Amino acid sequence: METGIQKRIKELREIINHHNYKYYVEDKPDISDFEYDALYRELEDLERSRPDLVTPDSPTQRIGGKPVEGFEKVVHAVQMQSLTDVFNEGELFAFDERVREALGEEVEYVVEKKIDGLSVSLEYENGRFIRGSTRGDGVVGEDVTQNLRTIKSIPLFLKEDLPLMEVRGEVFISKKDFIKINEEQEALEQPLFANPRNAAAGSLRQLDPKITAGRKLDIFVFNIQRIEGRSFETHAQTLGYLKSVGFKTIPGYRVCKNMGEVMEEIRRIGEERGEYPFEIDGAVVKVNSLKHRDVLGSTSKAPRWAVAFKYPAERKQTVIKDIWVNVGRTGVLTPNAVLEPVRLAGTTVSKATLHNMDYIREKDIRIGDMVWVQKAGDIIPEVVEVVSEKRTGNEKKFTMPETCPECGAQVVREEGEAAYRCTGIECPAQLFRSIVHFASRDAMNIDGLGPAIIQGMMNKGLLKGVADLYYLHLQKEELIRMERMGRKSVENLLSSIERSKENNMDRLIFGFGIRHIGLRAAQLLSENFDSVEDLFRTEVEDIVKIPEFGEKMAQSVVVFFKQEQTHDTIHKLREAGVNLKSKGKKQLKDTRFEGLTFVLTGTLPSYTRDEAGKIIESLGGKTSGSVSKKTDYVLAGEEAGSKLDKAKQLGVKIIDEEEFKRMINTNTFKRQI
Ligand code: 0OX
Repeated sequence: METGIQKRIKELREIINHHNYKYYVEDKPDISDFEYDALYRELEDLERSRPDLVTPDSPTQRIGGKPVEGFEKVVHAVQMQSLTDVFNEGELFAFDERVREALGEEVEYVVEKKIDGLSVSLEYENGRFIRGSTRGDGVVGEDVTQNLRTIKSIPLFLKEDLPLMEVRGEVFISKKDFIKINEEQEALEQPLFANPRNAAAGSLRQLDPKITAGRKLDIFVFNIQRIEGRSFETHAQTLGYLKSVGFKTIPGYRVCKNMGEVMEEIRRIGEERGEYPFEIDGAVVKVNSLKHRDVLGSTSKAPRWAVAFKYPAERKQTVIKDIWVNVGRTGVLTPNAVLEPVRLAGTTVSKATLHNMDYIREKDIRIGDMVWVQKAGDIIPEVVEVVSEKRTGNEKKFTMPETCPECGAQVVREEGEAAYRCTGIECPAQLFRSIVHFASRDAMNIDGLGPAIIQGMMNKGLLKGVADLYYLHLQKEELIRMERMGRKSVENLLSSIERSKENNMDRLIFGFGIRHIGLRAAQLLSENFDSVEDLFRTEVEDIVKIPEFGEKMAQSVVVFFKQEQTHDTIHKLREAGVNLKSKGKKQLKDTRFEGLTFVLTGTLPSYTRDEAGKIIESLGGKTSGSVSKKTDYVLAGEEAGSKLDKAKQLGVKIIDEEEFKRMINTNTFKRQI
């Protein structure tokens, strides 16, 4: 017997599934977000009260379950074939010839967009989604069911209770969400995805489904791999059916009666592709009749009844009016060409990346040049080539600025690196990232100061540099008025900021985010310098004395601490009472006697021979019992005997205790730091 709760849970799941479908598949919601949230919350509450009734296919379970150790292998019941590529009209017509010859009659084709994503298989039993897997090598893929469940456009139940159906689709990320994901990756200092396809693949192959859930993946389903309980005659019919049972299918396929229509459609897609919200990497031409497909069959990898038409990257000529430098969130300076606007792959392009200085030099790109512009991966336009025949001689060479165009700090380029970087701690272009890093756990460890709050404060103009964090208490009321902040959370935040003032110097140094200075290097600096301010006067030679410190790291530290912005920031930190001093300062191991051998002889006025030996060893030197050519010093006391004679004979330097004391105490030996 179904209880009231069971009935309501079932009802809510059906209602929510319906609204998910309206929103994520049809893109036509018929209730407000507010109403949807209320239903969702009601279901969550009921499920919380009855955990025994929670099933994996409840809409509440789309947020991603527990992380997995690895993905199970799935052997595909029907091979997930790849497509043969064709690159021009000639190759496409040859395909058509082969098809018609094999069939001995005219054929109908379907042309659809080729989505640039990641192919997956979805299996349904009795209308329920039971398993999903990646294509892998086409024969064996990986079980990514948990991750696929988080994609709201994948129906967990079909609108028809078929005993069995397996479909194939392409998981993808919209162009807009791709940009967003890369912004997030950048803020988290994670590598950027080169294109939406990689972003989709990287997101789907996450071991933690919660990460996948946060990535806004979507899917288009385009093929029935196997089905029981239904049969079809054409591909177009299967697409109609897939749509009718709840799948999102690729919008706007066209059934073509002949190659003329096929080419027309391919051209149309080519022209419109820039306007699609998702990335495509071609058009697919498929024989429409399923009977024809059976006759044509497949090679070992690809069907003989379909090809992928790949578009050449569209390129246009235009003039570089100027070159301006953009400072990225990581401080890297990227030169960009300001172009005479030109229509390219669906958008008007008025700027293009020039990547870096090496690229400009290699291609000899100058201001005023006529150039070819192309969209790389169809997103970011780039200048690919100079049209040298059109040079007039009036073009101007470009050089990178020596100071940051955003903040005026010194720009550095490290040996062997293409990138030029800004070194300003208060550089507005890097500010968000600088503060996120400064507050992070290994740095100043400011609890409650996450990226969203930082962004909010920056939007209100409360933060212009990391030091401003320590003046936020003066803006308490303003903070309380911020979204998602209350008096209590502001108070908590201010007290964790206050607490962070006591941190040791290594956290502060690490928090500055100096290039190449990680946790360990920050600790070493803190062990070898008394205060952050001592670093203002430090030179590379001083720092490279620290074992583990290389030239590059030392350079980076020195340049950073010479910047006016660094001085300003540290001044503000000091004024606010932030600790700038090193607590447990360990002296650098003093190795002034390294490589030197001493022989002790006779009686010294104030040390025993043993004591003097220990001092020598503690400074990295060695002691020996007998004098030879290899002896560097003989330390001789009263009544020195044969060893002293030998030293004289060999011309070894002889010193007395006075001299020895000078050697261990004098400043000539002392490190400069
Ligand atoms: C796509 C896409 C990929 C599948 C097996 C034989 C034909 N990325 O959009 N593949 C296919 O079909 C292949 N169609 C597509 N639309």
